[in-house]
Amino acid sequence: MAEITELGYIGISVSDAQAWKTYATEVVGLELVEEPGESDRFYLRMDEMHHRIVVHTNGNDDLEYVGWRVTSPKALKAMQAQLTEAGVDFRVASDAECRERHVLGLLKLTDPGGNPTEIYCTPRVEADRAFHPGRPLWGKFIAGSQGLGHMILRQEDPQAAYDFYTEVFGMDGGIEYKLPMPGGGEATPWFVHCNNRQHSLAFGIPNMPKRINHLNIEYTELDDLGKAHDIVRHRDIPVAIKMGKHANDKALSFYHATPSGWLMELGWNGRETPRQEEYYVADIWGHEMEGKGYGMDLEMNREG
Ligand code: MBD
Ligand code: FE
Repeated sequence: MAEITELGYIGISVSDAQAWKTYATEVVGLELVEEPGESDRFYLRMDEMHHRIVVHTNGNDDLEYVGWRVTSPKALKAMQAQLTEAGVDFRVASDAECRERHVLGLLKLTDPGGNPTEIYCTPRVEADRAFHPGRPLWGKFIAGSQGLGHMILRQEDPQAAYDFYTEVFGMDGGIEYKLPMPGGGEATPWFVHCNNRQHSLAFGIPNMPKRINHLNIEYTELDDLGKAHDIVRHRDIPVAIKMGKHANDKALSFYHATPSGWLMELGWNGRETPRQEEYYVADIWGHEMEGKGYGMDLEMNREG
């Protein structure tokens, strides 16, 4: 069976391109790449890949598409067979569409939640261009074969999503928390992985107005996370979840609003994917709710 190997790229649409350029470089430290003749988009870089995030301007401030990598053209062909077998509609992308994504092979489909989804092989690697962060960093981003980070995506039917991502994409995971919600009720988020990053995708939180709730990106150095936190605070960027340590991936992280209104979770020190699934009823410490209304109204701290 062919398996997805990483969350390789995402496309987002934004209404305020300048705010996003400033935010991505000066707050997060991503590298801005602008290609001649492509005035409707710019790229954000994290490692040696040509890009990890495509930012489409004049859009509606949501996720546009998600790109999942497979190892090779051989694996992409096997993936086509798996999609057909599972009865999932997909389309083999044209040469022009492959060129647009800077990959050599591409399938287009939607996941069970209706999220535009792409499976690709053989991305363009800018081996001769060192990654150059948008602001000084002590370290770099955790990317490479762990992919760009993780996301929470909207799914109406988490069980259907789990079956899709595990049985068709070859990922693994499960429900990893039972958390009280402030208005009563319980959230049971699901987490799935495809490499050493403890999760590349999560879903199963209620009330998501957008396709994306948050994107997580990790730094290799604690000081880069601390500096990002300082910059967020000094610029009065709304924080939804305070600094804290997750029980599942053990990462230190905090969540703040991007210029599009959905959240960015910046993190450090996530652990490698454990072999067996387990669930938690609270995070280790911190992660108290601060700003409400960002779709992360979850009690992750047992002290309240
Ligand atoms: C995460 O990255 C996360 O976003 C949540 C809600 C719980 C555990 C890890
Ligand atoms: Fe997260």
